[in-house]
Amino acid sequence: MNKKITSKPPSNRSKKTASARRKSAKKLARKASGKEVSYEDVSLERRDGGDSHQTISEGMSTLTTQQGVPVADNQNTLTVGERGPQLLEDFVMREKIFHFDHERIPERVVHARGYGARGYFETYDSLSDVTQASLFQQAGSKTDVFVRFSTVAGSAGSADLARDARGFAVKFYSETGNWDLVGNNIPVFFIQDAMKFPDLVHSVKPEPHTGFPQAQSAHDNFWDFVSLVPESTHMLMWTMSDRGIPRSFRFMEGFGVHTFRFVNAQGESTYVKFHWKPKLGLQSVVWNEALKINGADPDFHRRDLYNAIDAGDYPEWELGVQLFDDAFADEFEFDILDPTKLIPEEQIPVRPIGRMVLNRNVDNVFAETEQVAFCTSNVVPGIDFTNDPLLQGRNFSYLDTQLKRLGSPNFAHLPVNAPRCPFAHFQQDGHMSTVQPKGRANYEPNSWAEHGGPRENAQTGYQSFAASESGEKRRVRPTSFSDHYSQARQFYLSQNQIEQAHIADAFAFELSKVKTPAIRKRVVSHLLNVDEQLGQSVASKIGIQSLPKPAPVANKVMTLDTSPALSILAKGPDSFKGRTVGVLVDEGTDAKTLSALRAVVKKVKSQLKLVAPNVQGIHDSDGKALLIDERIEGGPSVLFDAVALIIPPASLDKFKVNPAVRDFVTDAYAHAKFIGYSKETIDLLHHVLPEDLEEDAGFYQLDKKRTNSERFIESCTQLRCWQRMK
Ligand code: HDE
Repeated sequence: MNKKITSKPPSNRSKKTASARRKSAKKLARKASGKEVSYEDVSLERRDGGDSHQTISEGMSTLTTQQGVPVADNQNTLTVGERGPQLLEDFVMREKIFHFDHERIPERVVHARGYGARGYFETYDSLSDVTQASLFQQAGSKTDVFVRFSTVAGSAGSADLARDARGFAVKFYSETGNWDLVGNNIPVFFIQDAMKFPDLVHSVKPEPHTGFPQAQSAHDNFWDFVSLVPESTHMLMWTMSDRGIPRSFRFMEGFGVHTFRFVNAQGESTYVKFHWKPKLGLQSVVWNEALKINGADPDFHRRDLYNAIDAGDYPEWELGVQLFDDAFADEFEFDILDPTKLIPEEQIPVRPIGRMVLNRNVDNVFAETEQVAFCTSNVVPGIDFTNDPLLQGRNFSYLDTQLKRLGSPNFAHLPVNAPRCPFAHFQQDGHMSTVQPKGRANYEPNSWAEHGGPRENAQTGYQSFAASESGEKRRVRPTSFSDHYSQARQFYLSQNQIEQAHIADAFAFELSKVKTPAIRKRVVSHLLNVDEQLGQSVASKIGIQSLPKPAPVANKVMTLDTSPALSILAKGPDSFKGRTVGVLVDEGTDAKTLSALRAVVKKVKSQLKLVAPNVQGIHDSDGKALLIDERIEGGPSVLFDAVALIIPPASLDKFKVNPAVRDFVTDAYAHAKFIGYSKETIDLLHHVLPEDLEEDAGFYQLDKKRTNSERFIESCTQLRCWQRMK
């Protein structure tokens, strides 16, 4: 039967009159003390005599619309009668849904998935001899920074451990304007000219006819493109190396990639390449871990950064520069304008010039990390471009893309993008202008004395380096850019055996996902130019019987001196600081063993996380309740740098047959992690691992003695027991 549509107030509403309700709400709002209302304060008690509304209580402020109108009911749309039609006049509901409908902005076409943080940069020594950039003038001077790390190919919602380059973009809020150093964790790029960037990115993104794969280069289109573009070979060596799967943003290097110029007060130029070096050393995961981390915690990198900053364990990088002049540029084997080449650190050492500390998480990810607009064209007096054709193209692209993403030429009004130094210009109006300019003058020069506004300043204003240029107008790639293999070979030969094996495995993994045999072969034809053995090894791993001919080369491939600086394992960390041990425990876990390990872990400033069958109700052998971080099903060993098993004897039988426990142990073993164990646990280890455990140097027995925990954690500094992987 149809119910009658009525406009009578619903019978189950509070007996209080509307005005009484308003009064009590006002009273509560007046009482609002500004203190935060704790989670426990929120009860599910019905406050208004029937409705399940969570209405205002002491300490809370009143919800309003965007126009500041107090909201009485944030749960129910205005209707005619209890079950009747909705009214268009309901401005509260319409404003809320209208805003929601427009809450997304276009994600970045590349580097869509990123994570940001704030901090500062501190200069070591004055660099006034080479640059007039204000931030490098005085030892000890500090400049605010905003940093955004990212993957390149995946969408904003993709997983962190994709094999990919990582963006490393830094905005310096300097006293003479914002300088954006928009780099990667890899010092070279796939292509030499910006003209090819759309093709490169189209090829790596999901294929247009299927819409997959997401955040992966392991598909035909990508390998088709790069195998037809030999200049990409060098960067492929890097992305297929462990650099493509960093353990954390905190443990990776950053590079400005291009050659830039420093310009001093006399107008003299020095070429400069920028490097970021993590204070905690370099570290990567292994590929099998990456695959599993993506499932267990797709936010692994962002969580790591957030947690470290939140815990006051501030990540730090040194900024270093390679400085050189025209004489070096002329004698260097490659063109310093070619972004597919690096300058080995052994040839020009990296001089540390300052440090960057990230000490604040953002308040709001959208407002800051999403809206931050990096532009390579944001340079300050003292820093200038070179003719690197990739850099020049980027200078157009970044400004252009911000208009698309942020929807207005006023994106510099957003707090994260606004300079922190005084600024003054006549650019007004446009969508979402948030400033309110005063006065009559909106052009320059003008003669309106009081509000006449700013004028150009030839003394302090940005002066481009007066490079003299001449030549024919042509579309041509310089012949000095034509050696595509010598540095790829140098990179490969500079890796140790384990790293070389990882590279071959990565190529094999990617190419095994490529369906077209001709593309696989073409890739191998390039690898044969890099290193014959590498080409053969990849070919055999994917079952290519007859090797292709090496790809034609424009220049004879050189065997350059190896560069140890290119290896991650050659410059691992000098302590276990900043890393995490995952400890498997259960009800009755030995308190003394756990506390000895905990003390040592704390001493070296690393973290200890407890993993157990349940997140609540677990006690140690002294009856003390343990704060469990992960339930075993949600805390696989891939999330930790080392593991320990302090399992009480009573739990062993149960653990032996628990698939998650077995995976925890077998993965830790397969990923060459150091494994600490309490005496009784050896039984479990023998049950799930190969028999010759005694030969393995990666196992450490733990007990109440601190020295044993110390030995274990000391060995963890090597991060992995590499012998196990050989
Ligand atoms: Fe980018 N790149 N890029 N890129 N890039 C963008 O700008 C582009 C290149 C890099 O966290 C876009 O705001 C072109 C090299 C980072 O917000 C876009 C070319 C390097 C970030 C763009 C390159 C980078 C971007 C997309 C070839 C390492 C993320 C959204 C000429 C040195 C910045 C945006 C952030 C982002 C264009 C090549 C690094 C479309 C045309 C080389 C770290 O403007």
